[in-house]
Amino acid sequence: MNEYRLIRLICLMKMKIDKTYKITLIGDGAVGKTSIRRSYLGETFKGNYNLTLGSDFATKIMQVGDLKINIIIWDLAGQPRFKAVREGFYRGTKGALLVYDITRKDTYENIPQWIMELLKNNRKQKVPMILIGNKSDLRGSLYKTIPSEHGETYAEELGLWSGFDVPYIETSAKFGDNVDQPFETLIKQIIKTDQMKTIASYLQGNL
Ligand SMILES: Nc1nc2c(ncn2[C@@H]2O[C@H](COP(=O)(O)OP(=O)(O)OP(=O)(O)O)[C@@H](O)[C@H]2O)c(=O)[nH]1
Ligand SMILES: [Mg+2]
Repeated sequence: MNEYRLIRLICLMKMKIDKTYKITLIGDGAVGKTSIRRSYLGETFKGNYNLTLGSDFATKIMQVGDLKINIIIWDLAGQPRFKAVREGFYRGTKGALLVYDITRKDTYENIPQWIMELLKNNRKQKVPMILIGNKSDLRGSLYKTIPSEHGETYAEELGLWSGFDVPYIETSAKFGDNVDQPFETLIKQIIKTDQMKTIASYLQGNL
């Protein structure tokens, strides 16, 4: 873990934060998870592929209404060889960004496996999710791309299965298109879910 980022995380924890939520970025290797995270945090796009080794994380403070939210974004390595390492990072995840590459059909077809891995390692907790089709800048290029409707239909199915509203969002980490939207939508859903749990707990007399 990068020392600077660790110090920053400790400083953030000491700031007056209303809530801290852990979210995870998951999906096959090279779909663009790290690029999306970097783009969201205003970092420059890297055209070369530097695979994530195991996991990486970043933090961001977000103002949502009156609430100051600290989000910890866990960016997990997508390559199969990191499966065992990755499995230790799911616990406590409050929401997931499921990423596939619209130019690689296999990455779309593998999304259910990612959801299974998340459930298995997060006490079978279903959490709010966003389905992301990344590399939208490659639409209309020489690459054969997965139509948006496939993503939309699958997101609807995930919504029915999970009980959460699961939007489908197309992004281009390369050009920064739509990269804020998945994070903001996910955090709002997590806050809502958290508030509903608190109310339910109150009504059951647990508070
Ligand atoms: N054209 C285009 N290329 C992208 C985009 N996002 C990422 N890439 C490229 O795709 C490759 C993989 O990007 P990464 O962000 O490292 O992918 P990853 O999902 O984090 O991969 P792992 O860490 O191995 O799981 C890199 O060469 C990026 O430059 C995008 O929106 N458009
Ligand atoms: Mg990565």
